[in-house]
Amino acid sequence: MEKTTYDSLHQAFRQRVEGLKKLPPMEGRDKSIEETIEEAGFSRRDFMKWVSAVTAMLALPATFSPLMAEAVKVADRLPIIWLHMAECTGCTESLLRSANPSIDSLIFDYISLEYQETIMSAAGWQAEENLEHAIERYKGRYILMVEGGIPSGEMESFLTIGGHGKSGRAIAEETSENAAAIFAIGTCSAFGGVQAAAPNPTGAVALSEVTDKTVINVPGCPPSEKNIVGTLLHYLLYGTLPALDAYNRPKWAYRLRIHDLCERRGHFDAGEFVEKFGDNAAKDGFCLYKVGCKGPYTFNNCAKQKFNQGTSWPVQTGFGCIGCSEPNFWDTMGTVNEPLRDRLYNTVFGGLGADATADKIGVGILAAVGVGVAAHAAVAAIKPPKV
Ligand code: FSX
Ligand code: SF4
Ligand code: F3S
Repeated sequence: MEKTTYDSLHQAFRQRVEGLKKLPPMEGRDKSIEETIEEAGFSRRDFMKWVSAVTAMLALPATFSPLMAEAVKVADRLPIIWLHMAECTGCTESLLRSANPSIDSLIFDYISLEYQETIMSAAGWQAEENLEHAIERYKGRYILMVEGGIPSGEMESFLTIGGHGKSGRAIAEETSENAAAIFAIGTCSAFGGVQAAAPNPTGAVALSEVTDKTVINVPGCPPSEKNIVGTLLHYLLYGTLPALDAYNRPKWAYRLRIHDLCERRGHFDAGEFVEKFGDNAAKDGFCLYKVGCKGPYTFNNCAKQKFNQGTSWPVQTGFGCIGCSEPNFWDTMGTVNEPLRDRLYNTVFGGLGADATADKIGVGILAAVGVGVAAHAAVAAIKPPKV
């Protein structure tokens, strides 16, 4: 991006932050984000380090870090409603249940979370009332985050919530109507997820099927805390929806495949594979393709951002990616421990330069284990399959 483009972006962000500063903070909020973070044992330096990492993750230059820090401080000006539909609550767990609170989870303590069933103290009638009040009070201003698939059609009543017996679908429809922005958090909400897997006994559908409004999908089962918080901070700064891929996933997080960023990629290119779990190749950290890794077909930034405060991610632990951020992965990614033999494969970078050589070797190996070659739907537009 050219300098002048960054300058005007910086100006636009500045205006947005100043605008947010004029809004009142969440009621009852008596601590600043710095105080919240300090009380949890983090220094100002830790906070600034975290801010720099988030700025880089959103593909902004380091000069934007001070402005990002200011934006985080006014994060309590944006009211958020978080709904649970049919799911395992893993998305919320991903964010909030690390052994020690991370700065990401503290941000969620700090922001104006008007309604979140897992962490709010209200229950029963009072909880229902809180949701109605939040919708009314922040009409057209709140951010809606939804976790879980949504039982629909004849099976809609399989998800019935609260004393008034409303279906999850009715609540999701109503709440979507007056939202300023809508985020489907997790693969269940983005694509239906595990409950929509064949034979989909509850008729579960994605959030995007219950509203006409644009839904930003943040898939993963669960998504990392980085992708959840990053989505929020992106909206906070830009005030607009992010650039999206073919499945409405933000490109800043889902542009590249797991395979493009994987630390075992060198072994894939060199033809060094784990043949079965526990063999010497596994001990040496070789590529997990032959024991079922779906990294070549899965778009997400796990290899870079990792989970649990950057500690690890599936492939680092020695188990292949199961494709959890792809639509219908339960049904379309085959057997967990076996490679897909019917899937096409190409590189996001179009196989140019050194990558082309590496790909030819990799592709040859895939062919040797009986795998076809083509492009993933989301990258098909970039370059046609090479082999
Ligand atoms: Fe679970 Fe969320 Fe998977 Fe779904 O994550 S981790 S089943 S994506 O909706 O709670
Ligand atoms: Fe990494 Fe899996 Fe690709 Fe191997 S197949 S390089 S383990 S993403
Ligand atoms: Fe999911 Fe694969 Fe990442 S299984 S968590 S997309 S490594």
